[in-house]
Parts: sequence; structure tokens; C-alpha cells
Amino acid sequence: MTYENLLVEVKDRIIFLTINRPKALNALNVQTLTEIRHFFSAGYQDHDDFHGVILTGAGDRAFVAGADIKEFLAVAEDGNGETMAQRGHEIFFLIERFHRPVIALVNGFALGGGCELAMACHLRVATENASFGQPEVNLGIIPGYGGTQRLNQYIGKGKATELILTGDRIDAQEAHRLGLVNYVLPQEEAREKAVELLRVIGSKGPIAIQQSIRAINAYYDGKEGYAAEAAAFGAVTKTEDFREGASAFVEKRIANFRGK
Ligand code: CO8
Repeated sequence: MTYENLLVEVKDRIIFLTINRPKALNALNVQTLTEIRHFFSAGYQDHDDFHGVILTGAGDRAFVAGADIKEFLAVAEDGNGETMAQRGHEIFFLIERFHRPVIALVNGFALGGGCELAMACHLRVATENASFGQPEVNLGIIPGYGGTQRLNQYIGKGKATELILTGDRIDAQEAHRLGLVNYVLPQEEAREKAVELLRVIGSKGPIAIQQSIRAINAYYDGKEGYAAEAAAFGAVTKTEDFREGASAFVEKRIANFRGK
């Protein structure tokens, strides 16, 4: 498969995977998600000769600013919000269950689906300008790519609930304090840190690494929460509030929600 929106660069046994839609702040459209799915399933699944993957966003403003709001407004109007969320879950599970460590190098906005993507990775290294949040409620929807499940895992139910219900954004230092990211560093040092982490991990027994990932994930493997999230996402995408919220974003105005 030829990638339109992903750049793949292999250097010293490390794969740099860059989401390359900087004009849309690397928002995840269907094409990009299809390519991510391909990379983590067909692309490199059977290769063992690399230490791991560093996943980042092109440019210096965003890791990923979320699902592509302009596109999913159209797609969700077909009435398949639940299926869209389920498809997203499957792709993010591929990352979480990948046989080599995947490090999110969060170099700017990690919002909505972008925060969820970073959380599906095994480790997160943030640059000082990074920010995180689940702003879906501003659009009249909820996190749909696992955010209601994974944010709890990293920062606990209380703070996760606050962030999801307010849609507030936090900066990299706060994300570090809460345990959402492993390191916060200036831009160049952040990249070096991610490389160094993969080199250290790459020097260990690959089977031990793979089995560690499998065992860590096993604790969090409950399917019910993800199914509930997909069903809830399907429900909210049927509301007028969702159309209002997403249209307000596209039209660059404040949404007027009416609870319908
Ligand atoms: N989708 C599509 N386009 C986007 C997105 C996005 N998520 N984010 C930014 N863009 C576009 C803008 O529309 C703009 O395009 P244009 O130049 O054509 O107007 C360009 O990127 C630059 O953005 P801004 O002009 O808005 O830049 P600012 O610096 O003023 O603001 C922000 C940066 C704060 C990041 C702002 O762009 C923003 O708030 N973006 C949206 C963030 C957001 O709400 N993310 C969550 C999206 S919903 C989601 O992720 C749900 C996930 C689960 C889905 C499950 C099933 C589908």
C-alpha cells in the first residue's frame, strides 16, 4: 500500500512514522486511519529487525488535533457513529498490542482522537509546547477512540472525568505531573529521548518485551467499556447537538446546544 498521509523513515533500526497533514493539524481522516491500520497490521507486523516505532505529527504545531471534524460530520450523518468508533478501537488496539514498543512523540496539540492515539502508544514523550485534552463535548459528542477508557488508566477516574466533562486542555507539564506522559523536554531533546528509550528497550530480549506488552495489556482488556463507549458515541452522533457542535467548529463560531 502506498501511503498518502503517513511518512515512514527507518533509521538505525528505529521506524519514524509521521502523520503528514500539517495544514489540518494532522487530523485523522479515514484515509489516514486506513494507512495506520495497514502499517500496524500488514506493514510491519511480521518484521522483527527493528527496535520500535516513534509516532509523531508533521510540523511543529500538532501531534494530532483529533478526528477530522469536517469529514466525520459527513460520515456520521450516514448514521454509523457506533461502527466508526468500533473501527477506531480496532486500529488503536493494533497499536496497543503491537509486538514492538510504540512511542508517541507528542510535538504539539494532542486533542480528541490525537490524545487517544497518544494513549494507545506504549510510552509518551512530549515537547514543551504539547497540550492534551478530550474536547469532544465542545462538539456535542464524546471521546470515541478509547478516551473514556484509557484516560482513566493513566490519570485516574477523578481527573479523567473532569477533563472529559469540561473538555479542558492541559499543558505538557501538567500532563507529566498527572502521569499521562513519561517525559517533557525541549523539541530536539524529546526526539533524542524517544530514540534512547527504544535503544534501551531494543537491547533487551525481544520475546520478553513482547510478552511484557501482552501481560500489561491483559489487565486492561475488558471489552465492556469500549463497547459502551462505541454505543454512546453512536447515540450522540444522532443528535442535533452533534450537528450544531461540529458545524459551529467548521463555521468558526460558538455552538448553541439545546439538548436535542
Ligand atoms: N479536524 C479537521 N480540521 C481541523 C481539526 C480537526 N480536528 N483541527 C484543526 N483543523 C484545521 C482547522 O479547521 C484549520 O483549517 P482551515 O485553515 O482550513 O480553517 C486548520 O486545521 C488550523 O486550525 P485552526 O485555524 O483552528 O488553528 P488554531 O491555532 O486557531 O487552533 C486548535 C488550534 C485549538 C487545535 C483548533 O484547531 C481546534 O480546536 N481543533 C479541533 C480540536 C478538537 O476538537 N479535536 C477533537 C475532534 S473530535 C475527535 O477527535 C473525536 C474522536 C473520536 C471519533 C470517533 C469516531 C469517528
